[in-house]
Amino acid sequence: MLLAGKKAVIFGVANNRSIAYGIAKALRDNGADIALSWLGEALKKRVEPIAKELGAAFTFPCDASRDEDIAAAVETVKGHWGKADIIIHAVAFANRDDLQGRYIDTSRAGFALALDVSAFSLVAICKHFEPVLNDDASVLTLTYYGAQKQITNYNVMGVAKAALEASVRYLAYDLGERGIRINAISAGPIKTLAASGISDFHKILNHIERYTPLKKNVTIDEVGNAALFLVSPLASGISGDIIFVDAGYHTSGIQIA
Ligand code: NAD
Ligand code: 0WE
Repeated sequence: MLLAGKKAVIFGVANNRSIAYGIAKALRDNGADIALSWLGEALKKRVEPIAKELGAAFTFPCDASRDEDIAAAVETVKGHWGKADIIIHAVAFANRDDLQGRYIDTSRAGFALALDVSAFSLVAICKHFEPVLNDDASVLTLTYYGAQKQITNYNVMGVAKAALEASVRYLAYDLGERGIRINAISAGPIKTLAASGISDFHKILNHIERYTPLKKNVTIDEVGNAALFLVSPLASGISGDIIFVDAGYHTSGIQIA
């Protein structure tokens, strides 16, 4: 068991299609104790049965754009476990209107919201949780290729993910002073709740099936397995990095049949 007795705090399970669910399952299956956050009463009703199914130790409310919520989450974790070993950050949000049309039309408020929820929340979570993390703890966040290349309609989320990826590099130095590692998985497109709001998402999935080296889309189980590796001692030499779980898509240039 790679993670026997390790305590993992997981932000971002909405349902059993969430990437955070795939990660939670992989960590749990490898011996970790898990705790799940939820955002609002609607999602609480979805997350609690999942917590039961996965044998989670507890759930807790957290709007990651609110420092008070994050501070309260730290106290809850302290009360149950004292310390934690793993943080999974799988949280993102932008206004739906900002995920279509021209990036140039993004409003100041829409930009601030996307960057706050999707990028600054990682910084705030790391800052608040730092005192309850064990030395050799590990933090993992989720990003997307739209941080590095223009992708139609990803727009302000691409800019937020660029900030998130840069934050991973800076946080790696701050947390590294205590041996704490932080990395991101850049996942290929997966049909989750967050993706279901995106027009023409099936076109993106079809494009990937055709143009990736592996000729397929990735699953939340595949992301979960890579997450398991990254938060485990097997990855003790990896920090500040972005690991792609995208069936090889980001490596390709021009394909000609
Ligand atoms: P999801 O909808 O299942 O998960 C997104 C989660 O973010 C939800 O649980 C939601 O409650 C949470 N969230 C949103 N705003 C929040 C807030 N203010 N405070 C706390 N939680 C909040 O979708 P997912 O695809 O599993 O997304 C998880 C992560 O993976 C996101 O960071 C997303 O950008 C990233 N990602 C997704 C894909 C994809 O194609 N699905 C690909 C690469 C990366
Ligand atoms: O990060 C994401 C999606 C994040 C997301 C999704 C929504 C939909 C509903 C953030 N905010 C919202 N707000 C809503 O109201 N992904 C990586 C999935 C995704 O989204 C895309 C993609 C891919 C892939 C948008 C356009 C193009 C590709």
